[in-house]
Amino acid sequence: MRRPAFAFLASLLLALMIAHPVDASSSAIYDDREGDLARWTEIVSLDPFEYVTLAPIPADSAIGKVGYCDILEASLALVGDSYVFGMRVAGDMPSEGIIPGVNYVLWSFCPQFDPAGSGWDFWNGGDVALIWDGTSYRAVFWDTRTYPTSGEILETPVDFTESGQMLTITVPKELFGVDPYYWFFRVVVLGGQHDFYTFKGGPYIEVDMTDPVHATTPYPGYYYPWLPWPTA
Ligand SMILES: [Ca+2]
Repeated sequence: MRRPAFAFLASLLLALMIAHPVDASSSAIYDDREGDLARWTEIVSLDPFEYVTLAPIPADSAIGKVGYCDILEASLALVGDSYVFGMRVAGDMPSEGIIPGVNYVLWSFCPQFDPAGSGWDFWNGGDVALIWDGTSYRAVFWDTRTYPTSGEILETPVDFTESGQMLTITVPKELFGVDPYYWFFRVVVLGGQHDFYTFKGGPYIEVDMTDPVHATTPYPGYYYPWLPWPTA
């Protein structure tokens, strides 16, 4: 069952306020279209703002119909000394089983630490993700900033909640060290042989992605729609 945007935000903020005082000056919330699964976008111009929609999988495919992959709203708030990422999706979060042919579903939030990078610039950011493997959930922060020098990605387990159509992931600020400049949110499904960031072959589909109308990306021509990091 869908809930209006204000109800989601109100319930999230209420939960946060119970735990900690909310720094309301450092929060953001974005809506997302319903029914836009596997419809990638490419931003072709910032001024005037223009994008085209790409369709990597057929609309009637199994993946294109899964409600818990369809983002309706995402949020980011500074609560005490932690960042709380939130997402509301179009169907209840799974409690058993997974999409045929899929090994993992990731509800993902990607911070970017480089104000002048190009594209994703993956090695100046990371991934805050809730992961479902068909049996259980876990949440991590993958810090990729160490990769160019050490060849390793730091993985740190982080707290999460999931219930009904909502999920949250809490990341202590100290894990970031410094504030990111940008972020975006997405849902990813992985099949085949994956060790997450060691690709071993198989499908990798970004099923839903931040709506391009929200983008303030400094990287025109690239379809990741970067959002400004909320500042105090
Ligand atoms: Ca959506």
